[in-house]
Amino acid sequence: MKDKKIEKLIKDEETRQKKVINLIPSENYVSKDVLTALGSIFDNKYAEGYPHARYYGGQTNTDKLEELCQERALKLFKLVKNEWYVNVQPLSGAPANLAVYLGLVPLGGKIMGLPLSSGGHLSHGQKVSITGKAWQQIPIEIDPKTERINYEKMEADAIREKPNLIVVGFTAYPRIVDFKKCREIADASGSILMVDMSHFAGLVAGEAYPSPFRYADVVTTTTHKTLRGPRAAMIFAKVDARELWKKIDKAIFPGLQGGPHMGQIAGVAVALAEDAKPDFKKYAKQVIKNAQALANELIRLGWRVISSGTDSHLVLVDVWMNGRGLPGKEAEAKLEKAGIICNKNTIPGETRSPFDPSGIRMGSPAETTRGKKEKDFIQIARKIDSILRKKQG
Ligand code: DSN
Repeated sequence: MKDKKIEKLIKDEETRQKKVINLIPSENYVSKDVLTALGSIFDNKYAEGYPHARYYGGQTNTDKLEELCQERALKLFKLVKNEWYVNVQPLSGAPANLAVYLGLVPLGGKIMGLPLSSGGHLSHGQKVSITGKAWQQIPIEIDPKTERINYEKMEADAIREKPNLIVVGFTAYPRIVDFKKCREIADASGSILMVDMSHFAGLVAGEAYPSPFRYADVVTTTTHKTLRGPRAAMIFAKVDARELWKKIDKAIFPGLQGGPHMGQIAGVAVALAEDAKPDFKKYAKQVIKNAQALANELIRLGWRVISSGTDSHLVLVDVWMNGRGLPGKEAEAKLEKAGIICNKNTIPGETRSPFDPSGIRMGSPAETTRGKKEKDFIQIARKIDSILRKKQG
């Protein structure tokens, strides 16, 4: 590489990534093939529009690439073309969610979703996001005792508020979401049901977490988390008389984006083929076993794990424990010093601030890609315990 400064930064980042134990649940390690496709000459090409309906010439290969990526996406989630459509152009998760709302919810309408402090995402209608300014968020509440979604309250609130769209999905909710129940609620309130499966899409593909496709009208996902692809996103829409997919396509382009990042789409296509291999099923199951081993050992060692465990790849720990422990920010910094990377996180019923919350969020996808098993995660839990307790002492 001629640019020595950038070359050095890339090398330094490679060294850092190799050195640390990475417990950030939304990160993963992609294959060399994904990186090759991502950095390929497809990046040179403008392809505004959709296959066979573009605004620039020279699309022989881009059309084939985008269609192949779409085919692979549908196949991975066992969907058929005349029942589901997929848009593979979203640049990332938040713009994908924004595009769905832009296409399907009138400005000023209501979106029901999990608030950030209850494990939702900024793009689920949080006030600081455009999704909370252009639309009104109706919060999905968490039961303070079980720390799981309170479906009864959700139903009552939905029937009263009649949100245009209900979005279920999470960044920090460790449990299985009852998609069937969410469908019933959406039917009762006349709402579109959207599932943001960004965090657990790889677990769905690997048949280790329930699939939302039987119940949802729209499913969004990033491709760089458990799916182990490059940074990008996809939007799946049910094909029926409502033609939601057409509205979503228009919202992505020309509504929100210009030319799709074709190198990114090439990388996604490579990852989707990797995810369809039998080994990926083993990987997805191991991700959950590892997260459960981490959660159980932390509980055994006296830490308060939110909802008393996990059904997924992520573990949310209340390290503050009402002042008996340490703040989340300090815990994150202390662990990083010891080579363990996680992130501070709010917990349900948060009493501190998002900048220095009560919790830390951890997950198993990245280290499972590196071959770690339950016994390794038990050791990691013990290491975390001793690092955090040293701080307390
Ligand atoms: N930032 C991602 C996460 O860490 O969950 C969501 O966008």
